[in-house]
Amino acid sequence: MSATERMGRTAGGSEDPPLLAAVDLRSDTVTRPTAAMRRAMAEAEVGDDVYGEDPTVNRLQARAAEIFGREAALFVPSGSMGNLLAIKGWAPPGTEIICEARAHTNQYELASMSALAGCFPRTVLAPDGILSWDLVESLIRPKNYLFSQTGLVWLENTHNMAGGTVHPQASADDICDQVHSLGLRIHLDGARIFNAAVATGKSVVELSRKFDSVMFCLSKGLGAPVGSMLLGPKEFIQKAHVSRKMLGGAMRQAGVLAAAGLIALEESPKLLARDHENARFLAEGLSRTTGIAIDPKKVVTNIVIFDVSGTGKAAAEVSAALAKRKILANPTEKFLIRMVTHCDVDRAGCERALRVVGEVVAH
Ligand code: TLP
Repeated sequence: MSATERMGRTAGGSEDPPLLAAVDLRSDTVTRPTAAMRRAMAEAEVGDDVYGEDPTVNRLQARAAEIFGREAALFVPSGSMGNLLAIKGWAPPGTEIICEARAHTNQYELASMSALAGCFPRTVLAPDGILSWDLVESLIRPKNYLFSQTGLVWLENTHNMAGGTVHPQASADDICDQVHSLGLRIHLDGARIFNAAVATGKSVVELSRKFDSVMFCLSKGLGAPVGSMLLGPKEFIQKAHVSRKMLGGAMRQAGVLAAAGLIALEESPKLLARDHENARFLAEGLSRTTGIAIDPKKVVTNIVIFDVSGTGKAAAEVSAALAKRKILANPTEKFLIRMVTHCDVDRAGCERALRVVGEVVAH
């Protein structure tokens, strides 16, 4: 079954002929488990993970900790929960989380940091989503009894809503050092850290070493059906373990999911370069399309965000017209549309997407 046919199994309705499968560029979360993952899931050795007795979950946690050079790791149902556990682990209620304005934790986690951890976002808009120490420092409150205090500093790499941008490592390291010199902690939302690793040629250890904790997702570009990992010192992970249970995120025979996660972790990173090439191909094609603005040089991973204001149509309108033609891509702002490449989209799918975008904006 081809990648495009696989997409057709779940993609939304449309007016096009029924045999033409959709090209689903809404997110890399839409990937389906490979045959090897499904086999591993069927054969997984399992136990009750609440008793710590699921051997496959234990193996995944040990392997993730080893790959990232960390003391401990915790398998969590989602990236959002991993991020929330990090906030609960580091930042006392009443403190602030310093992050870029478009960070996932600020915009797409239903204010869980406030609703469930008692924290408050303190944000700044940074060019391409890339924070600098100057920007972070300007948000750190003086120590007194008027201001809520900084509970945690936060970086997202790659930065999703800035278009999959990669944080320059020297700057990330500098921010970590400065944060630590003030006695503060810093968390890395590395949902797509393997994409950053492929784009930079650096290991995930190099990219994340100076952060106090890291979250990364198995269920995005790595293609696992469910799950993310939280990594950090033993004591922090023990605390996260308790919070995960409190939030209802403890799972029982989760080895069925961890088995797919192990394959994602070992096998998928080497496939991401192809997604990056497809994203650049899309970006270049889009940059040649009348009415669309994007700088293809800025597309270095698997996320393509382009501006449709020059077409005279809003993003929602363009997105709806594309969906009717079985090209699925979500608006992210009034005039911005996001396309995300992944293992279930091939070059032919990207070519078709470009063709349809051209036709839709020409009308
Ligand atoms: N991102 C999703 C949507 O929620 C927007 C997507 O389609 O890209 N951190 C980052 C940087 C993310 O992009 C996401 C998901 C998460 C955390 C949360 O992961 P999940 O969806 O597993 O809770």
